[in-house]
Amino acid sequence: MQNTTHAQLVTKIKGWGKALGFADVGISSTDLSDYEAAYFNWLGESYHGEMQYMAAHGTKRTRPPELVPGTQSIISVRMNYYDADAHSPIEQLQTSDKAYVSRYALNKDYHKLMRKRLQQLASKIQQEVPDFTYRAFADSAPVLERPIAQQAGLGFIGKNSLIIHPRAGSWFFLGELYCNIDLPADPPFGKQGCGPCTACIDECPTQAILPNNQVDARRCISYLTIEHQGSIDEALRPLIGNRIYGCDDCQLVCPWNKFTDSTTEEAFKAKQIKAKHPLDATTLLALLSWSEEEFLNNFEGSPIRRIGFTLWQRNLCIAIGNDDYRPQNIEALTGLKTDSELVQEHREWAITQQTQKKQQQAQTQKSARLGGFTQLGKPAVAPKYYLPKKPR
Ligand code: B12
Ligand code: SF4
Repeated sequence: MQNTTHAQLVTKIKGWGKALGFADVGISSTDLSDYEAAYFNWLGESYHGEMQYMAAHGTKRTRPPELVPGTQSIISVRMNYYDADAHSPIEQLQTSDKAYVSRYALNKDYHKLMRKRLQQLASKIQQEVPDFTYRAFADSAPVLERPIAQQAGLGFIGKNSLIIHPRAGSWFFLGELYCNIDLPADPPFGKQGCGPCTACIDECPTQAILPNNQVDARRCISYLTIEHQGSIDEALRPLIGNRIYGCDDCQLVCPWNKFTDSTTEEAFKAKQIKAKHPLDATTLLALLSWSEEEFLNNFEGSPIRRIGFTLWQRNLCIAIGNDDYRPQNIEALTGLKTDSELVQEHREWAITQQTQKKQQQAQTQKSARLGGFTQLGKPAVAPKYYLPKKPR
């Protein structure tokens, strides 16, 4: 196929991509050499913690044709997931007996949905180019998704390491089609748009954001609550607050996120999950009362199911320990039946936290909130949050 026809094909691909629900589509070359050193330095510093899958594939992640031989170009897509109709994330985050769940996990698991859409896009291309071959990815393989997205013009790499678009913020997933045809690449997103802003670095509860646009995963609450299998470092537990699955603080304080469009995907709307329980507005104790069966049933199709019941209960125990003192917290923790040593250890920690706060409360006779978030000298409340507008 001639270059001119390839250019026309790209125009069609972008149109089909948008019709399939992708908010943006761009084309990148397979040359990620500029990012390779930074990637291996990150691994070299052990910032990946226990995520062995991050270190297991040599240069396959930074050299796409090593992962899929014959790859000549990459179609990079993004899909919005923020649901402006969900209960206010700020209110949930600032109410210490409520449970905070990352916005991306309030709804159906995105991996399958994104890959299916990418396959639909590939089928369209195959109708035009019968010998077109591809592999579809969405956070599902050793792929350097953010550098690819930046190269494809989808946005810049923010200080919080996320891809940010000045007109779309960062509340979107990324996905790719590795292609065997040489499509003309889009210009990379040239401008780094953070300027002097350091809101994400300042607000990150665990100071996980490094000065070079990267994150030390071992300190990130997303890693601690989702990826980390064992006991969570006691020094980090109080900083987790009421975040029981993932963390969004570095997005909630990002000024570019004023410009996020709410998702148009039904599967990403909180009402899907709300049909079973109001995950966007629920309390920690309500969730702690679930049996394993309820956990599995309520989270059918949700990404949360993947962490399993033990880590779920571990995370809840930490969050309840971080709540202000409430007698019902101690009651629920004491009554929690579990065979897991991991949960037992976190439960004991949480009971100790609650007991200490009870004693402090008695000593100081203060009715104001003292516990959890504020006692560590770290404000629970950012000077400003930037939430997308509700759709008109
Ligand atoms: C491992 C991982 C994590 C880890 C580590 C996070 C991290 N920052 O690396 C943990 C579990 C902590 C995590 C958390 C989250 N994640 Co995550 N995660 C990934 C995963 C699987 C790999 C990321 C990776 O390669 N990290 C390694 C580092 C070294 O790579 P990197 O940060 O991309 O940095 C490279 C470049 O940015 C470069 N770089 C940076 N600046 C510059 C400047 C120049 C000039 C150059 C040359 C290079 C350079 O340096 C690196 C070297 O290549 C990707 C999916 C994928 N396959 O890519 C999703 C992914 C990055 N995660 C995603 C999301 C949504 C999240 C969370 C928001 C989830 C949540 N709410 O809890 C948080 C956000 C935390 C944060 N601020 O990063 C989305 C991000 C979408 C977006 N808009 O960018 C992705 C792309 C998944 C997806 N398909 O949508 N995640
Ligand atoms: S997700 Fe939370 S803990 Fe992780 S880097 Fe962002 S603000 Fe920090």
